Amino acid sequence: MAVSNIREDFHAELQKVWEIVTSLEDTAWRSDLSRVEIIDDKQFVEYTTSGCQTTFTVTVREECRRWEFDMENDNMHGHWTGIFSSKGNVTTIDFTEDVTAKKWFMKPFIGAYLKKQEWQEQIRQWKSQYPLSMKTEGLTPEKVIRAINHTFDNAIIATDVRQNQLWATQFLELSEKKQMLTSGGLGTMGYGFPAAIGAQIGNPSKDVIVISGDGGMQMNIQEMATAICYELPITICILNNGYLGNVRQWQEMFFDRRYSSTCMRYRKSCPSSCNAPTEHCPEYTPDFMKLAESYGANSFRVTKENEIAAALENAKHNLKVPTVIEFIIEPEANVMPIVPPGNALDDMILESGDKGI
Ligand SMILES: Cc1ncc(C[n+]2csc(CCOP(=O)(O)OP(=O)(O)O)c2C)c(N)n1
Ligand SMILES: [Mg+2]
Repeated sequence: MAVSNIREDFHAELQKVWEIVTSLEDTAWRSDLSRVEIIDDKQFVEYTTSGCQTTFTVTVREECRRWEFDMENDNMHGHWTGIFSSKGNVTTIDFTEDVTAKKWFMKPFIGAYLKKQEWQEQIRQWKSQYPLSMKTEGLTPEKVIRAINHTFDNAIIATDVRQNQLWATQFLELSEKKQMLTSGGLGTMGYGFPAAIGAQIGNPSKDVIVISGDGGMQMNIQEMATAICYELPITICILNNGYLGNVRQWQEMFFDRRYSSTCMRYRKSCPSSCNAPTEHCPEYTPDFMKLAESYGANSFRVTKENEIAAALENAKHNLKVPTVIEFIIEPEANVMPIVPPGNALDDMILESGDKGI
């Protein structure tokens, strides 16, 4: 038997911490899990991506005070106790986990298992202390992506590169049935749409969705002809901020808002320095709806939050041609958190306004 005990302080309200720790729905952040099956209000089963199955049986549940469960899989059985308390805005959880290996040769792995559990508690702590935050009014990228989660259940989602990609990775809920294709790291603009074409040809029974920026979408727009020829019903969601948004965000935050070569509405006749969009800016080009129509694709332009669901539903039920949905989002929406160039990861800026920005 091996026992591990940790006390963690969370700078968040007791109720919020309780909900995050005990939630069985929001497990997308656990990269080791492929799914969680909820049997009833006392029992749930975690399936890891490597095929291990652990059954959890809740033995005590006192709202905001105490959560205990037994756990059992082929290799071990054990018991987990979490005692919740709070003082001011600080919530403390005292976790005790005792685990017994079922087979002698598993004993050396128990320590590593407990270390991993501690690491997961640490991640939970960060999640409750620093939840992702986006402004809530209007047509935000978060709302578009959450509506995609809600509308499609058996889907492949391909992203393009940068702000659109980062919002997608923050808010998409992925599972065995909902997978993502993305050009990570030094990502290549123009990746999303052709990746979706490949995904749709290889998976004709799945819904395939692209999340792209207005810049990246123009990198491989000619592939619309391929999607039309092969009757691919891809849903193409363009998050149109009128900017090469990620580069603009850097210019805003680290280069005194000196916007250069990032505004998609720029004309030679514009004032020589411009650091914000106004109502006098030239029209956005291209007109993505007209562009889609010129290929014979469906198209919608969504400017309000209450139009998102209908546009996605329409695209989902259109089975012969691609559908382009252009979402007109706030031009200067930023992706947070962000690490300033040259800084360490723990120097990240969490919200606009931090560190004088
Ligand atoms: C082929 C290619 N060219 C340039 C870049 C550099 N780059 C990265 S993001 C970006 C702007 C992307 O703008 P947009 O597609 O509108 O996406 P947003 O960030 O606005 O969502 C640029 C120019 C790149 N990653 N790939
Ligand atoms: Mg853009």
